[in-house]
Amino acid sequence: MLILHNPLQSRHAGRQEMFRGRLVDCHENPGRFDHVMAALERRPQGPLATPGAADMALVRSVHAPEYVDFLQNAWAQWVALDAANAALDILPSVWPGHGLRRDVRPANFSAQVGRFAFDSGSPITAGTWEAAQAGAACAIDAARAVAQPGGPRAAFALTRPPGHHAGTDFYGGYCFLNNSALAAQALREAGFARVAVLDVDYHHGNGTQQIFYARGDVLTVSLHGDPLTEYPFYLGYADETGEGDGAGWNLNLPLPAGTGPDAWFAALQQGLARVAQSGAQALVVALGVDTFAGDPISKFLLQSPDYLRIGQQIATAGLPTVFVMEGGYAVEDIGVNVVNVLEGFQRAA
Ligand code: OKS
Ligand code: ZN
Repeated sequence: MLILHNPLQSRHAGRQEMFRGRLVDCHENPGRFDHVMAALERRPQGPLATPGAADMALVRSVHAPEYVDFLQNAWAQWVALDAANAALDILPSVWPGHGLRRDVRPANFSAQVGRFAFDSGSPITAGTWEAAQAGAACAIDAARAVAQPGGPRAAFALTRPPGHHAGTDFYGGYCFLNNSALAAQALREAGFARVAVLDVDYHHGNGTQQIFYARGDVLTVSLHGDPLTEYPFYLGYADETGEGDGAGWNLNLPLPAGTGPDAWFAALQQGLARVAQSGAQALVVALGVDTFAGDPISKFLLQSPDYLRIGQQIATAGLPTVFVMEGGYAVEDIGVNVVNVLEGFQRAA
């Protein structure tokens, strides 16, 4: 399979995130990417390429232009407030929730950050925009490659920052541009009438769900830790099934913390059955490997060999497939687990 990797990923390097009243080192760091690259060097899965420029018209069709402008300009505005800010990351401190107006556009910079951020764990740094934009380009180019006549059956967008928590006009959960949603939209525009996004990350893909919630042309399926106890808490429940044209086109499969391979693979089968039933002609896999037993922030119990089986099961869908990197934080194992998925897929494809 073709592998698009993000040459600018290390420019997004958050220093700290808010956790239980203190600032702690960011889990989502450039080393994650390096571990996957190293594992791919040991066990190559196909040619490596870097992306072209991101198609900003496509980005602005998935995300609100006002939000894209905010991301693009945030760092310059931050440093203009005070040159000393260059040594600090942007984190929000006030949000328009709980009886406050969402329809106003305060000039104050902190107020603007709060309009677009939904958590205090996703720092914006000097290079966040460049990294996110190049990451989006990886996902778009991966989708366009598999859509091309004579193109590869599958491609992998190896990128960070991840994307599945980012929605039309919000960021959080370490995500800024929704790479998986951009891949799905690129596949739609390349001519696949129906596309499915299967999100196997430990966390619910709330951004992807929100982007496609009222659309009947993109099926969204997510297997994840039950939001009653797991991030992002306020979305990802089984009763969220889509609305309007998208009614019936969202499937959430929440699983309790402590879920092991048997129950997890049963849910995967259920998700794949829904994909088959949907008539989707192409598949995007939001590939988080934070389902690993050793992951520091998650509570499922998959082991490294299970990831070969994930790839093999996904291959049975028989669809052109774009894998997009999402979460996974046990850095020593993340590379092995990602490459296991790709190898399992290719052996079965
Ligand atoms: C609170 C913990 C935030 C968890 C974010 C989860 C990111 C992830 N500071 N999403 O798939 O892996
Ligand atoms: Zn995750």
